[in-house]
Parts: sequence; C-alpha cells; structure tokens
Amino acid sequence: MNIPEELDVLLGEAAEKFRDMEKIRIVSHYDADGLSSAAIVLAASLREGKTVHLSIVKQLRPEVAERLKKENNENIVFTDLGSGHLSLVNEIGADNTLVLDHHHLSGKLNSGVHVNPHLVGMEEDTLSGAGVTYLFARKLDDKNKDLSALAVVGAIGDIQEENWRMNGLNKEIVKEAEDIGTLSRGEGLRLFGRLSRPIHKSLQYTTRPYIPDVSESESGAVQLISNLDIDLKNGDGSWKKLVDLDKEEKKELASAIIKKRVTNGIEDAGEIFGNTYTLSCFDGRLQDARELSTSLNACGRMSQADVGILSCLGDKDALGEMKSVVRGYKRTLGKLIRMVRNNDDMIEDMDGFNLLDGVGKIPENFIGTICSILQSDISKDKVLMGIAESVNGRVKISMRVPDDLDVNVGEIVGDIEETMDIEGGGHEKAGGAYVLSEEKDDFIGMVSDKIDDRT
Ligand SMILES: [Mn+2]
Repeated sequence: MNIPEELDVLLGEAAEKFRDMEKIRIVSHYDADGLSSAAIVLAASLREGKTVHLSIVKQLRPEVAERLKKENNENIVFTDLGSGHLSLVNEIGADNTLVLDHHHLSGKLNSGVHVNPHLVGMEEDTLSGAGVTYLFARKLDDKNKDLSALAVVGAIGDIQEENWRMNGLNKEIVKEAEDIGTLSRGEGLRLFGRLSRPIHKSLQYTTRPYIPDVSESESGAVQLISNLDIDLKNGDGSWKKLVDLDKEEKKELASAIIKKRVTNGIEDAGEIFGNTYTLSCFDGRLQDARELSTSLNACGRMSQADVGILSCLGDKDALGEMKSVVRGYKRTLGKLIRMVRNNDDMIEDMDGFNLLDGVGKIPENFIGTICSILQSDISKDKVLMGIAESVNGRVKISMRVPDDLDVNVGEIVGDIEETMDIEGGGHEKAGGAYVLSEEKDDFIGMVSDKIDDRT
C-alpha cells in the first residue's frame, strides 16, 4: 500500500503509544464511519488484551469533554472525531491521547499523537475515519488486515466515493480487503438494494443516478420493467432482485435506464455503473457493504450504536436486532420526510440558501439525513440549511451543498468557529454546527455572507 511517508510516521508513533496502554477509553462518532471506526479499534484492542471502555457521541461537545476529564482517564483514543475540537481534547488532558480522525483541523494537539490525512496534505475524500483507524490497526499488527472491509463500509458511509468509485488510499484498502478475501468488488448498475430489494423497489429508491419518471415512483419503476422481457418474479414466486437477473436481463435493464435518461437530456451513460462491494463475512442483505453502511447509520441515529458495532464484529444477537432498529429508523425517517414534503411553509427561500426550520418538529439525529435526502429536490443550486432543537440551549444546524455548487461548508463552519461560540464540523459538501439558540440568527447571517463571498 502506498501510504505517504509522513502519514506512516504518525501511524507508527500512534501504534507505539498504544502498545504501552493497558486500560483504554475509546470515544467515537455516531455515524456509519464512526461506528466502523469503533468496531475496528475495539477489535484491535481486544486482540492486544487491552481493557476498554467505549462511548459513542454525536460530537465532542464541552459537556462530553467535561465528563471525560472527570473520569481521569490515563489513555484516551478518539476515532472519527477530535481533529475539529483539539482545544477540548487538550483540556481533557489525559496522559496519553490518540486522535485518529479525518475531519477538518481546528487547533493543535498539545500532547499525544494526532493522525489525520489533512496534516499531510492528502485529498479530503481519499481516507475516512474508519480508514485512518484501519491503517493504525494494521500498523499495530498485520493480523488486523482482516478488518479492512470495515474501513470500506466507513468510507461508503461518509460518501467518499465519486460516483460509486473509490480513490486514493480508500481504493487501496478495497484492494487489501479483496486480497484477504473478506470483500469482493464488482462492477454493476448503481441501484439501491441490489441484493435485497425487488427490482422495481431498487429502481424506485435509486435517486443517484437519477432515472426520470422512475426514481421515487413505484408505478414508473414497475412500468419500466414491464416494458422489458423481465419477469418481476422468480420461479418460486418470490420477487426478483437485481442480483437474480442474468447477464442478458441486466443488459436490457441497463439499456432501458440509459434510454430513459437520454430521452430526458441526461447523456452520461457511464454514470449508471459503479463499484459494488460484497462482504463474505455477512449474510443476507448485509453482504452488500452499502446496506451495512446504511444500517450502521440507522443504529447511530436511533441511539443503538452498540447494536451496530457488535454487528460489525459478527455478533449474532446484534445482527438480529439490527434489522428491527433499521425498520424503526426507516419508519421514523419516512414520516418526517412526508411531513416536510406536505408542509411547504417549513422551507423558507433565503438569500443564497434554503432554510428548513425543524425546531420542535424534527429530532436533531434526523435533521442532517433529511437535508441530504431533500437537498437536490428542493434546489439544485442552493445550499439547504436545516435547524433542529438540541440540548444545553443549543440548536443543531445542518448544511448540504448541491454537487455542482462551489461552496465548502466544512471550511465555512471552521471560519465561523474562530469568532463565535459554536461546535461545528464537517466536510466540503456536508457540515453543521451546534449553535446557542439566541445566536442562531447571527450564525445564519454569517453563513449567508460567506456563501455570498464564494458564489
Ligand atoms: Mn467520518
């Protein structure tokens, strides 16, 4: 693997520090990347015979730092968070601190080892939090290479692919997982739920790539297939899934999708194909790395991170429970999406962005996901900003940027953080912050100015 030398040095320092630790406090982020990271570092720690105490948090907020400080931990390892809150990490002041993260940097770690691809000038979307954590685990011991598939799941969760294709170190981690036999990469139609959903449902649920008249329309999806020579059902009466189609049928379906797109002015045929990842260590729908990633995300949002992490490690009970967590999550999300769609007045057209006011209506764990889903629906050339009520007198503000708009919200939040009491973080296309309720309007105004500067 081509790990940049500077990064490799940091990984070596982190591994060395880790070897001396006995009792380890681990803190990770609650999204799919964070839970994958947690599973990796947990497995690696247990293999080394360490005693661990793991917590999953939404963000490294002051009250979390306060709690960690009171615990008087000798050793703390942060995964998929920390880099954006180094002053809080410094305040906690554990004897030994490791930060294994990939978020935007804010401040400097006073003591300990900080591993982040930004420190060595790497591209934003070539390594996830789980990727950094995996490279660390692998540096610790070669036997941890069997955890590589989880790093792929984390990268998918953080949408690090470009049109379903990995780049940079992510791509090399995929290769490593293939070599070791835990994952097989394929090339296929970029349809949702290829191993698990009836084809018409796969078509209906696929919004990227967009299929005119078919995306988000069950009748449109059924219509598209009924015009083809494809039976919707298998010989045994069960619904056919994408994986059940033979080569000819797949070809026919691909041509039909391309035709639909071309007749609606979308010329890029190649965009409907991408990489698929099948995980050999899981059964059923979780064999699809994309579904595992979605399921982890659901566990985090439903405050059942433990179910997700243990599932990653192959725990049978957890795997069973994960199904019902995912069902509950989908029900909740569906209800909230319908509510926003049916209430036009929840979205306000502001100067430079659209504002979705979910205070009192949308739980903070869902506001980011809802913005992601609705962003391209609401406007293809404006940032969507969502607001939800949080704790400790704060609101959570989430922002999502359309693909073709040149605005970096991770940077904007970072800039604002220097002058205002917020707890922010994020990446180029997705970011957010916890803002004091009474300063909400100031924050929105600052974002608006900064979007103006950049567009
Ligand atoms: Mn991440």
